[in-house]
Amino acid sequence: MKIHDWYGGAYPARVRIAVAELGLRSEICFRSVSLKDGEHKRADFLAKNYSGTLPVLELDDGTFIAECTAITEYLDNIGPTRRLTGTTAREKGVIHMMNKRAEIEFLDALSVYFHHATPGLGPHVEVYQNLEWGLYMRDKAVGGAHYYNDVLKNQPFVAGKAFSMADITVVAGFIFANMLSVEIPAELKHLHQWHAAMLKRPSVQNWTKMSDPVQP
Ligand code: GTS
Repeated sequence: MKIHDWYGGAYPARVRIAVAELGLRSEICFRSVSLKDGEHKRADFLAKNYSGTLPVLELDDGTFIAECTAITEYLDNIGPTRRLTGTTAREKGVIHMMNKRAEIEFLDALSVYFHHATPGLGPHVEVYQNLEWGLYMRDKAVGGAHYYNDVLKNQPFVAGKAFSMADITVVAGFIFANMLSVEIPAELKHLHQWHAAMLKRPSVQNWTKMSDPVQP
């Protein structure tokens, strides 16, 4: 399998962390796509992912799977046990809900802030920007952080008792927030304690180091 991404992105991090958690690194090679050059908006990349975003998983039969959640779901399902996306119907339902909520309330909101209220990827990629919308979404993301602090007051992981892809999505929110210097208030103790525990996981420590030295 091949993953089209770049080594430093918050969304690529989601899939790289999943790959490490699932022990699949040796089965995957990485191909770097230049966001800054707008490579992801060119026709040959759009043929792989109509939405023009990273990461994209390419299967050996030529199938392309985009969207971090879909990629994680696929990778979690090729092994004998589900480790990131739940086993029972209840677990699956709760994990997907909390994962989507982490996108809506935190990670995607930070992405909107980046693309609308900062220079983003530069004028050749950011063809439409709305500063007010970007700033609103930054504040929404900080609101999301307060929500996750409340969630983590009562349970060890974002979707309950076990680590899941929902935790990875909130970790990616922290990665994006750090890149953008969006402060997650120090008073959100439960969230910061959970994040400190996440930072101890080898998958979360090493995601930037996964790229292949030679491009396949
Ligand atoms: N919903 C998509 C997913 O979950 O995969 C979003 C993916 C996404 O926004 N990826 C970023 C991207 O391609 C990668 S990164 O910014 O985290 O490195 N952004 C480029 C763009 O032009 O939106």
